[in-house]
Amino acid sequence: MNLTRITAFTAGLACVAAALVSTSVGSASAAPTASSEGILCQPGGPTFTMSTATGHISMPDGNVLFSWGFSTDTHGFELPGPALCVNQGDNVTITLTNTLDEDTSLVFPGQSGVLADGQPSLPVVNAGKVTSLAPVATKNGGSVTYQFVADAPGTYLYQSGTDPAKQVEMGLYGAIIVRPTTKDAAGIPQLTKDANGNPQAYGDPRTAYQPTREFLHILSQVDPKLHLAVEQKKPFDWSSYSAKYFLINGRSAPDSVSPNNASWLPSQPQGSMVHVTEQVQPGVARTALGDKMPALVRYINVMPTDAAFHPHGNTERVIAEDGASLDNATLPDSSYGKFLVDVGSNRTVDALFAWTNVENYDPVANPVPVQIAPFQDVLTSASTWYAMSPYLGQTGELPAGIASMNVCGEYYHMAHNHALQFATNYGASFGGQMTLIRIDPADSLLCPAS
Ligand SMILES: [Cu+2]
Repeated sequence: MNLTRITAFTAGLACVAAALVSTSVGSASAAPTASSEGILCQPGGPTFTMSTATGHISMPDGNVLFSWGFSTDTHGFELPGPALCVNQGDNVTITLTNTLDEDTSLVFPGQSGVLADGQPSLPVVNAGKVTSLAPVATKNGGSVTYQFVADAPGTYLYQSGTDPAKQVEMGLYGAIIVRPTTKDAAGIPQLTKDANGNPQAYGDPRTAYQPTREFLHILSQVDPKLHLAVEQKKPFDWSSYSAKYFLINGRSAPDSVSPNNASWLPSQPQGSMVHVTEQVQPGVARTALGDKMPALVRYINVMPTDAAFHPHGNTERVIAEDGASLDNATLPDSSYGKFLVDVGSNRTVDALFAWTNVENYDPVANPVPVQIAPFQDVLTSASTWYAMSPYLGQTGELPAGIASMNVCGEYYHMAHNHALQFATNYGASFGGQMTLIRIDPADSLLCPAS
């Protein structure tokens, strides 16, 4: 990493922090509840009833954009579509009602034997041309029921199969999560766990993760001109297409770190801040505390371009691509560590993230071997994310009135699309596909209990 890059990232952190000061996200540091962070699964599975919907989404710069999305019986219009979490072997049923004034459909890449109204879901051909990749729910009230057996665990997406360049960009996409199962002695499928009872992303215990540390990052983009044209029912010149907003789970930074179901983002309920507790090294006195397992981050990219997503603080271990495990009991382990997690267009990647205080820095026994910048030399705007102490778990001097993000001396690292034009809001740095990784010290009783 060269100095220019470090400077840019430092400036980015200050920028994000400054923006957050002016955005009411203080409750992000409140004690998390079961659903305030992490993946938000739609209740009721494996049977889902969804309608296409239109509404508006908010961008951090104040822009409000007309958008498409889905609504369910538990939530009005939302972007992205609800995360459909099912168990391996489930017979998944999705009834889609179309409220738009053009036909639409859903495709389920990676699922086999998909039925549409009981018939194989095949592309629709009219006059020799494919007009839809799947049977449609006709405009203004039509509906179609898709069914498939979720026979392989993994991270998948669903998205429009009709005019997808437009309809996916407008918001018709979401995640499908299939959790692995193993049949018990009575032949009943049970969720697969490792020897310590931890959930697994795939069939192998090497894909196990810390319970409650399961996160989703759906990467998408928006050209406001397209959305305005669709809202006004005017033609759109695709040669002028130029995305201006880049979203994680339907939000642009710094909104990305707001909690799930934030009241100020009613149409964008899914946050994306990754939250872990440090993993304490074996033999350290605090071994009994902290996360024992890594967090699981499920990436989905619905953009027309590839993404290189960069979590600061540690490499991530890629354990699956497109729902195919790279780590299983019958093949050599082909998972790999990545500093940049490559998520190709319309592909999915599963990665494990953990953070360990490898050097065991301690202010007395093992101090950081560099001079620490004094309080007055640190940007006060950055202190929202920096406890003025380089030691995890310690809070140094803070500017007057700043406490919100320093409840227990936790660390925050950025995680962002490494093509920095995707880390912008209408050209302004930093924003876009950027979020934070929160690392709590293992031994602080002040940290939230999750
Ligand atoms: Cu970076």
